[in-house]
Amino acid sequence: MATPLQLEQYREQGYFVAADAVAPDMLAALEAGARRSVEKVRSGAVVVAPERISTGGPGVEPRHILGLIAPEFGEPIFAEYLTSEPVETYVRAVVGGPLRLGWVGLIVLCGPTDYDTGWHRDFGQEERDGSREVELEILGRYRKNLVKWHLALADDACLWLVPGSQRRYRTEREREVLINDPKGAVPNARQIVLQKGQTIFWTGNTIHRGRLPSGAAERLTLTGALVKHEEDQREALDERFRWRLADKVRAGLPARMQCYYDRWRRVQDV
Ligand SMILES: O=C(O)CCC(=O)C(=O)O
Ligand SMILES: [Fe+2]
Repeated sequence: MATPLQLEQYREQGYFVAADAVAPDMLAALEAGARRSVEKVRSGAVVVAPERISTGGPGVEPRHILGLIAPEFGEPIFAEYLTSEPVETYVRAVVGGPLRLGWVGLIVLCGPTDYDTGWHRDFGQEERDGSREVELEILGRYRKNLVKWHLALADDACLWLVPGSQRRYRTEREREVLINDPKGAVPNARQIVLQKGQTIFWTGNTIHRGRLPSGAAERLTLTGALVKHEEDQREALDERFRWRLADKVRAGLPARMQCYYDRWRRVQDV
């Protein structure tokens, strides 16, 4: 369960780390399912495209697999995890409920690679170089109904963030890296070192960056998100998830997940 200290850290610094957001047997099953899924994408047994998921095609080296709940993967563990009790308890402590589908994905890196997202806020289509007033308005509104997290399926020290930056206007130096020099140095950036099985719940409104430390052999990290559902808040379909509109996606989900899915589907402008 989320402690008051964790919730305060989320509010103040934009994140907290939990060791018990996944049960040990679930963790083992997720890792096994993740490794199988990586192989399926690598071999071409499953082909993931934003608009459609199919079987049998050219294999690719996966980076971020976003289609894990599609029936083509044959891995119901990911939908089970997304609706599991510890996940729901943590998410509800941050954002309340009821909840709808966000996503469950897998970041896969087989080192050494040049993976480096550069410094950014997860602002989507929002203004990235706004005035103080504009930036604070976005920070106060954007994705406030969403909780996202990383669950390390193997030790992971890739994520860096600037604690507290989600609550304030960027500094001049931060503007420089956000706009012109995304791989430059930022004062007060903190490296998040996750041991296998640890979860960081965090907000993408923080200034953050993902990069594989030199010498790291692999990254196998599950990315998750759930959204506080409000029936009257429609949203534009995120094109990375168009594949979810296929009937067989819903049909292949466990009952509990179908409820999350239906809420998601009802508010999509497609
Ligand atoms: O590689 C990472 O951990 C950061 C990825 C990222 O920018 C995000 O999840 O929003
Ligand atoms: Fe990001």
